[in-house]
Amino acid sequence: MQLHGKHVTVFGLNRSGIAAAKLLYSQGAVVTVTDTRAREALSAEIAALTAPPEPSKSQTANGRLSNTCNPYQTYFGGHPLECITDAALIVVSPGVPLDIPILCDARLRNLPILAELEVAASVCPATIVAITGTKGKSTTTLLTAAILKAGGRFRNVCVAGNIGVPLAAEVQNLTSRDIVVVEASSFQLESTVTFHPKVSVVLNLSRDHLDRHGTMSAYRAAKQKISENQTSEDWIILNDSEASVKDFAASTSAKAIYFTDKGVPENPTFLGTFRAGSELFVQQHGIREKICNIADIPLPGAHNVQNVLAAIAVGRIFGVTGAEIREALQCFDRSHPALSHAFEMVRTLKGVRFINDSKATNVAAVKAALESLADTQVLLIMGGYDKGNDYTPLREIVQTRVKGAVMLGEYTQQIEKTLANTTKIMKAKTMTEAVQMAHKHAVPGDVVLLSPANASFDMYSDYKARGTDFKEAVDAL
Ligand code: UMA
Repeated sequence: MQLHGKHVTVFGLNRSGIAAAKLLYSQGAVVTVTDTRAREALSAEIAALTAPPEPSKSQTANGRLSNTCNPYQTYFGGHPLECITDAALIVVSPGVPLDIPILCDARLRNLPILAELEVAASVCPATIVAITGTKGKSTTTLLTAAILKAGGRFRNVCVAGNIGVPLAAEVQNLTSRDIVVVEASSFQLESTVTFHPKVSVVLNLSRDHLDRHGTMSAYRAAKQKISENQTSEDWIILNDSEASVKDFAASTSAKAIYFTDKGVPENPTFLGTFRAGSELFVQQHGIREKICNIADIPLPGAHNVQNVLAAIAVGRIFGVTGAEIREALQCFDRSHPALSHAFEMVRTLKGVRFINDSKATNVAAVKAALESLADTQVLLIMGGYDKGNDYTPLREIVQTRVKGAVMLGEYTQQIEKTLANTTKIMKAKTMTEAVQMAHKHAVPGDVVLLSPANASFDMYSDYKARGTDFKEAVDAL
């Protein structure tokens, strides 16, 4: 992508926008940034933006725009038409919806609208592994990076993307001897055009983010962009047990590898990883090799078996041995912030376990959490900002495993309606009230699980703030 001298407008001044603007500037672009938030609310972001950039060799800061945030032209408190008047290219942060009026206008002017991920990947010298799915992306990204590190085939293994660090922020530190594992969300993939990972992984696909994408087919189409530009020299790793993603293989030229936790594959030509009882295997050319035991998996929950199987498959593509994979699993660092609030054990109080799964912002994640609590009765705390969920897939498991469901917040009518007659439904206005209510109905052996199935924006800034509130309420019991 030729960026030198190009006028580019970056939408959204948060992590992605800051990193994209700095990267574009370093590549010689003339950069404008715009955000709906007012300048007064953006002091930290502006400080991060204007912290010394690294100009490219052919560019100095002299003579650049010095309107308000040298060297960037800025428009805050909204997106006036002027912010795109000179633009030849628009770069969007993932959180900026593509249907806002100014972007519709830009489309009418035939201005390309690209994701921060697209721009960063286009100048990324490192090998890219990209991981997507409705749930399990962050965990699989970290597991994959740990396995690749243990393999020692690359100078540096880094993680980026939806996990919290935009690829644009990392790309300047990377070389062709490095590998980057990118957690790719549908919001990021949606505005890619040439994005081309060496290995793509699609873990699963279920209803989520319909407030943004409108339909399941649009959500699926966004996810599918992960493999759109892959060739027969590349690989795609797919969940063999999920019909919703298995057929992604048909729409890419990449070689397909599968993983399944549903037993030994019947097909002798199966290529990939699988679980047989309490052991995990790799199968290639009809030959099976045991990699590890379920007990070696460093994270709780049945869903993590799938995540590990996917990560092992990536490792094998890059020649990581069974012994190296086991070492990676044994030494896995669980302290990464992306793993907090994800099925996180908080406390056991008089035999009642409290689990914080605030990161479960969709129905599939709640189902996976409940499936991991076999033979346990659960007091489930749910609620939040509804992204167009269908709670029907929870009915059966709630009926068998949930002895009471506490609805948190004001927007729980749809959950209550769908789960009617499956369990006792209770209502709470605050997290403290919800935790106390759940605790009151729990007996030793039960689990109190915060697994909301929804985004947190109705009551909190993000899922982390919601999870922290849960932990504080539990600690206060
Ligand atoms: N804004 C506008 N105009 C609009 C709407 C928003 O200017 O019309 C502004 C907002 O005021 C804000 C910025 O645009 O300043 C939005 O930024 P952002 O939400 O993209 O924030 P980032 O910090 O760049 O975070 C993004 C991802 N956010 C989203 O996808 C919503 C982060 O994923 C990601 O970690 C980060 O880039 C680094 O790559 C978070 C997320 O919630 C974790 N992801 C969703 C999910 O996991 O379900 C997809």
